[in-house]
Amino acid sequence: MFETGTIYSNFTPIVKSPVIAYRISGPDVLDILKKLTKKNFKQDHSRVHFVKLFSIEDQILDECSVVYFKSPKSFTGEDVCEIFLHGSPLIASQFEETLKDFKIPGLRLAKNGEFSYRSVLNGKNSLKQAKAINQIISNDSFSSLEYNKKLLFNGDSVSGLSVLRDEIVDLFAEITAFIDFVDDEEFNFKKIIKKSSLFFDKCHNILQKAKNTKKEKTVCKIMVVGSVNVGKSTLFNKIIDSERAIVTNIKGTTRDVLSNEFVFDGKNYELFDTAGHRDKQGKIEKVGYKKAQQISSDIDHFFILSDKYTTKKQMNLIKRDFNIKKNFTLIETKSDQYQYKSKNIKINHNLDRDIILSKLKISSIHKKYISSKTKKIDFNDEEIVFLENILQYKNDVINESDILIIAQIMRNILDDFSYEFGYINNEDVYDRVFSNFCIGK
Ligand SMILES: Nc1nc2c(ncn2[C@@H]2O[C@H](COP(=O)(O)OP(=O)(O)O)[C@@H](O)[C@H]2O)c(=O)[nH]1
Ligand SMILES: [Mg+2]
Repeated sequence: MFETGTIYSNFTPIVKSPVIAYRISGPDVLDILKKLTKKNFKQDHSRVHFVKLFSIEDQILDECSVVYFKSPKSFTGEDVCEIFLHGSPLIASQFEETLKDFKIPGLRLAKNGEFSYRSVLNGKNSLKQAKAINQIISNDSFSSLEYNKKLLFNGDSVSGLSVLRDEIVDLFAEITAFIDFVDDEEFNFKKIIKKSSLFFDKCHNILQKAKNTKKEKTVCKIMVVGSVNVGKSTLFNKIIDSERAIVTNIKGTTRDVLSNEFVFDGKNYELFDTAGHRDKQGKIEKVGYKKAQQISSDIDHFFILSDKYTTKKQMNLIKRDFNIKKNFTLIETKSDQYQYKSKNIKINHNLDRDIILSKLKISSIHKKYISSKTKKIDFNDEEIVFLENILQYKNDVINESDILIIAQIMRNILDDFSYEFGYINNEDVYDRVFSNFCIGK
């Protein structure tokens, strides 16, 4: 992957938005800034400037904030600048055209992950730290977020794998010494097998512990149930703000269960709409109803809707079908049309979304099912897979009688750890890691 030259990329999506940001990194940054802004940034490390940008025909492209970071005090360790254009995809395209018009040899669009790649090559981040940046962005549990932040800010030693890496280095050293200076062969061989076995046991125990510390749930799942026509889909659309939401179909059959995630007051929810229950269901409805029943065990809370025509018998059937115990709220719909005498919550489609959500006491429902505590974890998903792979060597070592073969396997394990931590300067490994990154990073 590594090629020199100056690279650029947007690091926000190119969509209509308040801002579209670009990063440029490499030896030509000062020259590019001079051409773009007619100003010299040489003495302006890490300061925000509000400047005009010009095309080569001297047209104003934009007036915006620009920051220059002088090498080596930048993310990549090279000269870097960040440019915060107004969020118009058209301006972004004019901006990129202008960069091309400069005809600077080697100036090109960055490949996925290339900024992070350069930061590792230039010693600004360890490989683990660079991977942590990727995980920070892509994860969706708070515990994983906290762990990856720790990795990024405090370095490799925070990783649960560090201890194991130190041990394998010692073990490998011992095996090498054994091969070089054999005296009491029998005794030493047994000792090495025992130590190797202890090493694998330790890997195994750590792995089990890591797997048992499940990441905490952050999404509260709520399902809307009730007879046909009571207003389930109307409520669903209202809550998920259907104009803006992308409603997902739960994969299944003819009449699928719809679900959508939404955020209210900073908390995450997933809401499920279901096919209604009626006494004589058509085939298609039946399938949808069944599908909803199947996923109901995964649901935290139910909104049971009823209107003037809902009977007690129907309500009981629904509770039974979805195995609803105490985790429900009774809601009467269409309160604009009908008068109800009960004390249940009453709603209608004319109410604002926020009013409906507060009537439904959505925040306290979240509190009831989702803990606000963040669990402490010492591994991310990638590291767990890594440990699983290491454990596959176990039987080969324990059952082997030739010390040279054991030495070779241990060498492989050591290499695996070195790859994981990036201690081997192997471009193939880096290529594999960074090509998974998203653009502009
Ligand atoms: N007057 C009134 N009609 C409603 C209200 N909510 C839903 N409806 C109507 O009731 C019918 C059934 O609604 P829908 O949401 O499709 O019910 P579902 O079968 O439970 O999903 C539709 O004609 C809606 O317009 C409401 O609050 N007030
Ligand atoms: Mg419906």
